[in-house]
Amino acid sequence: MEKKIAAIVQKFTEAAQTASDSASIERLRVAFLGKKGEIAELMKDLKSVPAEQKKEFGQKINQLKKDVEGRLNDLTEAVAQKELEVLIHSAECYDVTMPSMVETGSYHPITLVQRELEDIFAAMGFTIEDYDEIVDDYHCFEALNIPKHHPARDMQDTYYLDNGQLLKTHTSAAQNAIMRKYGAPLRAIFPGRCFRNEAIDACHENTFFQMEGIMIDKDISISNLIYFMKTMLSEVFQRDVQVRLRPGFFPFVEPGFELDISCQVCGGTGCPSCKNSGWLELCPCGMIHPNVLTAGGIDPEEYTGFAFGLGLTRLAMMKYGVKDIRTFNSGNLKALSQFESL
Ligand code: FA5
Repeated sequence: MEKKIAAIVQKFTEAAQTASDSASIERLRVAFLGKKGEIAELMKDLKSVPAEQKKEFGQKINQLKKDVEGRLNDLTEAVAQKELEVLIHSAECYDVTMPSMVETGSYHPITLVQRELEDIFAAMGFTIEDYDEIVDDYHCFEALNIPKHHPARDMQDTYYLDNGQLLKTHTSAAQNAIMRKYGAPLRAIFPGRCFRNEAIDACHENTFFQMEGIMIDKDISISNLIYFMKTMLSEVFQRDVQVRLRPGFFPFVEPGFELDISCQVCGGTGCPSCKNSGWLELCPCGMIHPNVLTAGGIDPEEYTGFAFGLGLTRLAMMKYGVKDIRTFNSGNLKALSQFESL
């Protein structure tokens, strides 16, 4: 027994000299103190020792166990200290006093334009409303004087759900609900995402943003409409931009107009962003049709109003000189994060 103890001491001493990292120390711990380790085996041998020597050898084995534990702890501490020093002097070390390098996000350009418009219209007494993206046929079409089988529906094919609901094709889909919510007089804008089954190109997306605006009161006329459109554009662009107003047909306004903006990408000479026309359809508008007021619970004999449906994504294109509308939904952070940091 004496010899065995001496042999283990020597074996451990030699092994401990080469243990230079935490992994090798752990291996040592298992080899000597583990359930099947050297000291556990020694304990088994104790059974065959004569009874009068058991106490003496038992104490010796316990002392050996304590020594091995103590030495392993010392080794662990020394190695941890060494590893820490290596870390401190390596490239991986951290200096908590260094200024933070955390990257901040940035607002999407459409969010920036939307918020700017919200501020402009809020300052002119308009309330800002939110509305669903999934709507029913009544709100998207029927309440807007577009009965089933009306040819105007062809211009706004969209994505239908099995239950008959659809992804809204225009923010006008909220007009009826908002008229019913507030009644007249009323000034509201309602930005939102729209969806169309569309042939995609540099100025057409299948998913894009519009911002609708309606103003209903006594004696509202086209002059009011033109005033608000002019104010909006001069505030957004902060410079003179050329616009043109031409007749346009939408069943929910009468008369109706197309408001086009001179292409800010090519300066009006013609490019793919404006389909080579020099102009971009931006904000159709008109005087709300009496049928639409009636459907919204407002008496058209007493009140009149205007409505406009601004192409928010196209406005962002024009404001920031983005050549291709597909950039906005691309997820390309290099392109999208350059406008304004949070
Ligand atoms: C409408 O959606 C009408 N609801 C607008 C309206 C409202 C008229 C109130 C009168 C009164 P239009 O389909 O033209 O109309 O779309 C309005 C604007 O949304 C367009 O001028 C354009 O700027 C933008 N737009 C339309 N389709 C797309 C598209 N596929 N991709 C990007 N922008 C689009």
